[in-house]
Amino acid sequence: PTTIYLQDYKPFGWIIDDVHLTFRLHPTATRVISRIRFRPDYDVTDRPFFLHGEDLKHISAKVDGHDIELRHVDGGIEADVPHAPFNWEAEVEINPEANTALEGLYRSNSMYCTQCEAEGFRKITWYPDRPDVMAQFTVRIESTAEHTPVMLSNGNGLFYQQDQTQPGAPNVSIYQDPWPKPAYLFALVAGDLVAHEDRFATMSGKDVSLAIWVRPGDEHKCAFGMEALKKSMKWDEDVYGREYDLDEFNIVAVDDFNMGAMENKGLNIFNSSCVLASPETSTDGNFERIEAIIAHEYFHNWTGNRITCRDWFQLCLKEGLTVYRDQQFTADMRSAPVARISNVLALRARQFPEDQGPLSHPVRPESFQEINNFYTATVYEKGAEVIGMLKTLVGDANYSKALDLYFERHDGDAATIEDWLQVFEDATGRDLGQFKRWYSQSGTPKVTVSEAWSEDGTLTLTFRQETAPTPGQEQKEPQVIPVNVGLLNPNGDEVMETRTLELTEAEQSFSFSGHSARPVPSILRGFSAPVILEQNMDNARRAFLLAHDTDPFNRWEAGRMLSRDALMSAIIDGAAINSDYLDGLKAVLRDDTLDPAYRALMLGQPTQSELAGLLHQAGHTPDPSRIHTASEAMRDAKATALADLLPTLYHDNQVSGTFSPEAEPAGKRALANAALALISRGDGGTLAAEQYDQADNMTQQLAALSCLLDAGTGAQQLAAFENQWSQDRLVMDKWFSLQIIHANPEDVVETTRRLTHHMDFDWKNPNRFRAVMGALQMHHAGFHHEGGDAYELLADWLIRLDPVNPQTTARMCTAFQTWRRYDAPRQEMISAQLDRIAAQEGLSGDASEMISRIRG
Ligand code: DPP
Ligand code: ZN
Repeated sequence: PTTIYLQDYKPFGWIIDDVHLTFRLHPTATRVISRIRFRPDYDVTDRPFFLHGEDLKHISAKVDGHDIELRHVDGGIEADVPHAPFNWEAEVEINPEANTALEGLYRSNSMYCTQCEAEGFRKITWYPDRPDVMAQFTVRIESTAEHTPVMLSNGNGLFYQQDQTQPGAPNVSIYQDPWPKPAYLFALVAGDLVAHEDRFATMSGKDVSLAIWVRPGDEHKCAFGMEALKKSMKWDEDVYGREYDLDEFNIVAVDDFNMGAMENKGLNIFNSSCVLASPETSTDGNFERIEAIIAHEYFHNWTGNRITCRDWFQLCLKEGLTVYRDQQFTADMRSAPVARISNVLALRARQFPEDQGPLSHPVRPESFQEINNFYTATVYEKGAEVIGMLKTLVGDANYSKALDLYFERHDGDAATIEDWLQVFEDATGRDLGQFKRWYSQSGTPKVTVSEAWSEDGTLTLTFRQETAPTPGQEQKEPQVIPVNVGLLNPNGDEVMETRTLELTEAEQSFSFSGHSARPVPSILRGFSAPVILEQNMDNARRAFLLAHDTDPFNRWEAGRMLSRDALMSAIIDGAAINSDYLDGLKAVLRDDTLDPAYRALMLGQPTQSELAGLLHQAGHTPDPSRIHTASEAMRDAKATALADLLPTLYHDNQVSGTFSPEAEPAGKRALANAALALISRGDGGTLAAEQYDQADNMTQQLAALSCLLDAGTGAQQLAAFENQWSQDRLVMDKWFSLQIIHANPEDVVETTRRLTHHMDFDWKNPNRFRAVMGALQMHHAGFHHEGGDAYELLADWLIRLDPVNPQTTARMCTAFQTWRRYDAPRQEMISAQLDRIAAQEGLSGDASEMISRIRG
């Protein structure tokens, strides 16, 4: 495998004016004819003519109408071409049916579809498959009418012909995309699809036709996605001044898809799990996620498509910014504090372990073997945090000014992080030299704070920042860390509103004077930087902040720290769950002025894998079984301490009438169902069984079933659920996952194994594979159960999947990234499995890069 380095970037040397593609679709022998106008880029002196290509059956190639000899080299072809403008014409044959890797053009349930990001276009035809080559595409699709009545590509539909007079006569459709784009944004879809249609009038009065295309039978699952799309279009106009730029916007739902969704210009392709929604089949969590992903892909139209990336090292340029934008959107559509807490929970669950383990890499990596392996929580979620910090540092008005300049200056460009930061420097006059370290330095900074009070009324906060070494980076430099701080007086009133302290040095102090009594600081409000904050605070102080903090994030965080510390003591010393936490929690839950969704989050507790990470950081070897026991003890303690309150929370938050996925009723359901989970620990599942029987939506049904499985009394409902939903693939994914998630640790492997023998365990479908194997690795105590059977089972399946779908295999290898946290026997067992995977003949480049990085 070859390693590619950022510092080796070279421009292509040729400019493409336009690309004409003709597809003659056939399940096993699709012909692709490309006609491309190339001209030399005279700014570049060294212009070897190299085109990417993989798994292509070459038919012919011509330059200016004459056959040309191609030299087949690693990953593509070279040819001797004139150093002057010329017309290229080539024909290749590809096999969509055999394409189980789901990159390039493939068939899924007799539907043709494409996935070209990052490097899939090279599996379609010879082409400079790199994001800095942007061109206008015209696409002609031909196929027989009975199989593919609908044929779509990027841009605007120009022509469509369906010949029904002669059996077997071809359909033709032609699309033209007026906006130059890199090949990774190319898309084609053809199949028997039906549309849920609507229209949108843009801010300048242009009429856009919108469609969500699905397989017949899924029409009733499109309405919510369509509303989300229209809200996204409006929001991007209102908040960023960005208008849509084509006559049509199409979304297609596909069952077999490696990612969540893909922002192809004018033709977004979605994993059906990320767009199809109905009250009967989708939970509130599904609705919220779908809304965010539709927004995310739509927002890419400007941040990603109109302004794209120069090379794949710049991936965070589009992903970090677009995640940041979709997070802002969710905060505006729903509750901002709840959205912020949810984002931080996700960051801590996915990005922190990555950044603190062998896969740690900078937000902008400097080398890779397989770019697919860098679609990570670091690039996406930490990338978004970096933008949030930038906004905090420059302020809202300057952020808007910088973004306007970014769109104005770089529209049509393939840009870099340097371009992005330059725009901020030019718009604000601020030097971002040190801030740039957020893009190049990996690892999670640890910020330690200490307090000093002097009787003249001054509180001094001293901060120290430190980042542990990460693979390839021994030395770390201080970063610019915006720390939002507020002060409360001993009565709980805010005496200093939130202000931003800028940490730039390894150690730094800030003083706040003029206080008559010692104030209580609330530090890192809103989680203003993606760091680990170490603050020596006793339970009384945490309980005070839980009761009084005016910053909703830090108020929640105070409760979180109390429950975390209680869990840690239970794990380390076998201590009982302390009452400070339970009393504080009770007070918050009783407070009806607080949003139910927020109170539902308050009832949560750190996950077992988060606890394992914290123990490891604190110098302990995590014992998965002890962690599990303590977590269950915490739930029991809450169930007991809140026994009087839980029925009220449950009954007061029932929602009646027609189901609505809006934030308010969803929040009530979240709180009622969190209460139900605790009630079920005491009543053997009676109330949950009642709810299950009465449920008329998936949120209520699934929550009840989860409680029943936890109580060990859900066998009958589980069977009924399967019976009811056996025809719905997305619901059946839940059915598969649920049984593993709620199994006892000692039963997890057996349950998983049994499910892999189920006739609906279609392991080549990424959603189904993840539903089962993802659940296995997420069950902390089950996955790490003594004996290591789960490690072996997962490795067996990774070995089996790799030749079929390397990308999904490589992604799932991350289950092993935390292996060095555990005791010697577990490390040995995992290491043996890593060796076994690595030793597979023909192991994909994707998986082999991941395994070797994880091994370290
Ligand atoms: N489809 C992926 C995303 O939107 C990759 N661009 O993040
Ligand atoms: Zn994205």
